[in-house]
Amino acid sequence: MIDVFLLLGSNLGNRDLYLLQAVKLIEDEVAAVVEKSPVYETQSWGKTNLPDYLNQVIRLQTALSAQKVLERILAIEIKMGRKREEKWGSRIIDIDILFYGNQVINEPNLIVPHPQLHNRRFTLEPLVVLMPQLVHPVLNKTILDLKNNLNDDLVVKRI
Ligand code: PH2
Ligand code: MG
Ligand code: MG
Repeated sequence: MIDVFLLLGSNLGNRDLYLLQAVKLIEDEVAAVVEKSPVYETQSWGKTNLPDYLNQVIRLQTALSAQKVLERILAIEIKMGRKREEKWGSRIIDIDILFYGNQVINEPNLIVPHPQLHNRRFTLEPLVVLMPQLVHPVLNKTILDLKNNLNDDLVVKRI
C-alpha cells in the first residue's frame, strides 16, 4: 500500500460542505482516508483578490496507481459540479495529489510531488500537522524545514 497525500480546497459556496462531500466521495471511490488535518481558512494564493479558501490535507492508503488516483479525483471534482476554469480561479472543489509515496512522477498530465507545495503556506501548515518529518523526495527537506523556510505571508488560520 502506498501513502498518498491529497490537498482539498474550496473557495466558493458552502465550502465546509464541499470538503466533507469530497472526503466522503474519496472514501467511496478512491481509498480509505487514514488521516485528516484540521481545516484551515486561507487567503487566496496566486490571485490574491479572490475569496478565502478552506484547505485540508488528507492521507490515503491505496494500491491504485497514481494515474488511477488522478483519474478518480478528477471524476469526483466533475461529479461535484466543478467547472474547468482559468488557472488559479475560484472553484467549489479542487483535489490535488501532493505526494504519492516517495515517488517522483513527471508525466504530461501529472507532476508529483506537487510542483508548488513548498511555496505555499496553505499546503504546508496542514501537512506539517500530519507529517512533519516526511522528506520531500526532490528537495530532500522535511515538511517542517520547508514550512520554516517559507516565503509566503498570506494568512492561514486553523478553524
Ligand atoms: N489553490 C490554487 C490557487 N490558490 N490559494 C489557496 N489559499 N488555497 C488553494 O487551494 C489554492 C489557492 C490553485 O489550485
Ligand atoms: Mg490546486
Ligand atoms: Mg487541481
